Amino acid sequence: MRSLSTALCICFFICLSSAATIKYDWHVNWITANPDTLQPRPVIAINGKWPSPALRGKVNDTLELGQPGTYWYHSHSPSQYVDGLRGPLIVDDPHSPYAATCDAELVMTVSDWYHEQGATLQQYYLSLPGNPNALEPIPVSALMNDQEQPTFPVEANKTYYLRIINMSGFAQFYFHIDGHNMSIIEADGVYSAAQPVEDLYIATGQRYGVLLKTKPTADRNFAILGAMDLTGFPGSAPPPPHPNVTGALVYNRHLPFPSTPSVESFTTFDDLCLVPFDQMPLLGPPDQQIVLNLSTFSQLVPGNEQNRAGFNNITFIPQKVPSLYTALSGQQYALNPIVYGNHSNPFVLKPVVLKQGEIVEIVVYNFDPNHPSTVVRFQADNPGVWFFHCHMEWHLVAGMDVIFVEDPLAIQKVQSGIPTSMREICEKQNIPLKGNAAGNYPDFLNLTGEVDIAPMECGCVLIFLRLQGHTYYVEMKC
Ligand SMILES: *[C@@H]1O[C@H](CO)[C@@H](O)[C@H](O)[C@H]1NC(C)=O
Ligand SMILES: *[C@@H]1O[C@H](CO)[C@@H](O)[C@H](O)[C@H]1NC(C)=O
Ligand SMILES: *[C@@H]1O[C@H](CO)[C@@H](O)[C@H](O)[C@H]1NC(C)=O
Ligand SMILES: *[C@@H]1O[C@H](CO)[C@@H](O)[C@H](O)[C@H]1NC(C)=O
Ligand SMILES: *[C@@H]1O[C@H](CO)[C@@H](O)[C@H](O)[C@H]1NC(C)=O
Ligand SMILES: *[C@@H]1O[C@H](CO)[C@@H](O)[C@H](O)[C@H]1NC(C)=O
Ligand SMILES: *[C@@H]1O[C@H](CO)[C@@H](O)[C@H](O)[C@H]1NC(C)=O
Ligand SMILES: *[C@@H]1O[C@H](CO)[C@@H](O)[C@H](O)[C@H]1NC(C)=O
Ligand SMILES: *[C@@H]1O[C@H](CO)[C@@H](O)[C@H](O)[C@H]1NC(C)=O
Ligand SMILES: [Cu+2]
Repeated sequence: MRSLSTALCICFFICLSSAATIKYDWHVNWITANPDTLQPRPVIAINGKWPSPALRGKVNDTLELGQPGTYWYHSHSPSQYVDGLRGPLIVDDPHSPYAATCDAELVMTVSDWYHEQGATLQQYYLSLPGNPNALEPIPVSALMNDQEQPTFPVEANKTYYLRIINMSGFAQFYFHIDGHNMSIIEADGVYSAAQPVEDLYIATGQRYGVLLKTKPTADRNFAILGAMDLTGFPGSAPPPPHPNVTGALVYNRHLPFPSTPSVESFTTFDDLCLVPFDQMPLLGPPDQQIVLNLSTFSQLVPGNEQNRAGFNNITFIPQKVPSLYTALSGQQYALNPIVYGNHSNPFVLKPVVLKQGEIVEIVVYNFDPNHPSTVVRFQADNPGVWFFHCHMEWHLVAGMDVIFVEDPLAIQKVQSGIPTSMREICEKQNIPLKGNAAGNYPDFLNLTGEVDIAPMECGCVLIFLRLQGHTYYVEMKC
């Protein structure tokens, strides 16, 4: 088993404006759990407990978060969330446009569960000799709220706000509640016009907030089904033995647990057709277009042959100096993409002018015949170093990632130092706190020593949590 530092400090801190620094001191270590009742295995626990706690705050309260909504926190350093280091992050919003409509709230997660540890699975996936077709590891079980058969007590005649979070490492899920329709009002932290749906399709990492109206009578309980979408799995591999999980909407705890429904076909809604509640219009023509062509290839280093993935033929490899520290210490050099290292696949976004960030358009080509590309536009008004990645954990660790360095000079202005807790974590692991990707300082243009071969053992990555308006980062040791 990998060693894990025993006292891990997770800091959310805010890069912009006057908001306060809130610190969680979590004791993170391994315990044994058996959520699918098939095999006990080590999981990463917080303060001795697993499943991990939900973090919760109000807008401008406790966590001082700027954006209400449903999120989750998780470690990608590396594959640790597959080992259980993951949990809901809820930002309550007293001014929600739907506040008056909801009587109560329930948090539901769906996830896939492996019996092997994340590090083992990652090594298997990346190893070119052992896995020449780069087949993703197949999970064993589906879980809901990190357990089997979770129960959700409800009362008749009420409207519940369900926060549904997909914390899978790999599997996409269908989500269905017997005898009830839902109404989507939030997707990934953004309110939408209410959209009635029968079932949901939730991609990994995705969140939905839906309204659920309960029945007028409490004379039976109803099943909640989370069913993995098996079409996403590599065809030649055997399917997961337990791809479905059933929970219960319990109107009356004296009545039996409902039986698992068999849903002939799921009726889902294309989330591209959701209408944002604020009716925000399409952003105008882009000032900058970034084309990202999906690539898969092999690292042919003798003794370290790896399946790699990336964009524009570059695989992401963590560098000696975390990119944020390069941006913080680089002065004017921070504007030059080469200082972050070729394998950070960096894109430096232009500085914010008069609080109007430039419009950036990202075009991702994945060359899938059914869905060959996707286009996203955003306004670059949130200085920070943003890790843009495929959220399938196995693709992420193979390098399907780029970074957007947004207005680094603004980051330098608002963030004068590295917090002590992060400094200590880096010092313990000999991670330099300044310099270019290769750790060279002050000569930022000398990239001698940048990391251009992906190591097989785990590397350490700074993880950035993206919430609109703020920069948070969570650092983990592996
Ligand atoms: C949070 O703080 C901002 C800035 O002070 C303010 O504009 C906003 O209304 C506050 N939000 C809530 C929900 O109190
Ligand atoms: C969760 O996301 C993963 C990764 O994309 C996906 O494979 C899985 O089917 C999703 N699960 C649900 C319930 O949507
Ligand atoms: C759910 O919506 C569908 C389509 O509008 C409708 O046919 C069905 O009766 C609804 N089911 C419930 C339980 O309201
Ligand atoms: C729910 O509301 C209906 C209509 O108002 C009413 O007839 C029924 O008794 C209510 N059920 C409960 C359990 O309160
Ligand atoms: C999982 O649920 C779906 C939808 O009800 C069903 O088609 C499928 O057969 C189930 N799989 C297993 C292994 O029970
Ligand atoms: C991406 O692929 C498209 C379509 O094949 C091609 O026209 C374009 O030049 C490629 N762009 C890059 C950056 O590789
Ligand atoms: C991608 O990189 C590989 C190995 O360096 C090279 O053989 C191949 O020609 C490159 N492909 C493109 C499209 O640049
Ligand atoms: C980084 O890119 C530059 C310019 O393309 C190239 O000269 C250099 O060899 C690359 N370095 C590594 C380590 O790949
Ligand atoms: C570049 O950096 C390397 C490693 O720190 C060092 O050995 C080398 O002397 C530097 N080259 C120049 C031209 O300064
Ligand atoms: Cu992917």
